[in-house]
Amino acid sequence: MALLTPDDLYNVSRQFEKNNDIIKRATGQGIRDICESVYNTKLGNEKIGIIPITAGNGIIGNFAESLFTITNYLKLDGFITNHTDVAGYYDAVNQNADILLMADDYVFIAHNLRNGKIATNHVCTGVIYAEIASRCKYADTKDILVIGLGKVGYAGASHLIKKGFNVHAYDPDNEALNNAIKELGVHPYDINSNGKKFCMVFEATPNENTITKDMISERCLVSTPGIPCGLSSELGSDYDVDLVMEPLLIGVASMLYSVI
Ligand code: NAD
Ligand code: 2YG
Ligand code: MG
Repeated sequence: MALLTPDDLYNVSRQFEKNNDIIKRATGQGIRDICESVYNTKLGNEKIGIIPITAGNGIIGNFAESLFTITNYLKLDGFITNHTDVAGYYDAVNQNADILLMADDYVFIAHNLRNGKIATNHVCTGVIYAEIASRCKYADTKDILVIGLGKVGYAGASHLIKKGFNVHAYDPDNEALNNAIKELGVHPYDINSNGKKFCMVFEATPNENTITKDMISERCLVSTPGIPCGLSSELGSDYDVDLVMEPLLIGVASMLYSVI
């Protein structure tokens, strides 16, 4: 399992601003507008309790701090609890948090204590990155390529199918691919066929160089939460790709809008 590192989280607001400019250029809207339309919600002045969790591999430096920065950025009232784990949970509830954010090595959740809604980072990240790819304003087709059908990729593929896209998907794990064919109705993409090229790509793998020149058209939109990035910088610049790739804020914004 690929865990974030403190280096991934260096200056999250700056990383986000650069990406939001690309999202606006490629889709015509910024991330807040896109989240509002996906979830049909608006953020208010919710109080967000961020609870550091020591289980498993433990605290990731910059993780809680980055979540706090994100709550400020979204003009929410965030705070990091003084204690960790169960004592932190108790702090957050006692300090009247409306929404809790917390993650161990397996799941990262937002839980709205007022309305009971709960969301996971993997689903919300898949949904929002897939949505961004699907909004490419230069595309004149419903064909979209999904690379990686793990937790994030499957959620994004499912979202795209519900939106009526023709989802072509690749995963070297046959079980993951066959499940998505059977359960979602994705079309298997043959990486050896040198066939179809896509102008909308949603990538969700933990590997580099998963995107090849045979898969993409020039000036395409690649939307990927995958760390490290699946698109090489050479291919990105040769094909003048609009690349959306950011380690935390986009997925967390999606989680918060989904539980409001
Ligand atoms: P996962 O392990 O559940 O799934 C990864 C999938 O990628 C697997 O099914 C694997 O077989 C597939 N894969 C590997 N190499 C491939 C290739 N060359 N082509 C196609 N598929 C390939 O992981 P996940 O939880 O879905 O996370 C995916 C990535 O997204 C990870 O790097 C994770 O750290 C990252 N992530 C980022 C954010 C963010 O906000 N940026 C949020 C959540 C997860
Ligand atoms: O509270 C802490 O500091 C830690 N317990 C956080 C652990 C988070 C582990 N999860 C990951 O690294 C990611 N795969 C999920 C984070 C999503 C944003 N990219
Ligand atoms: Mg993100």
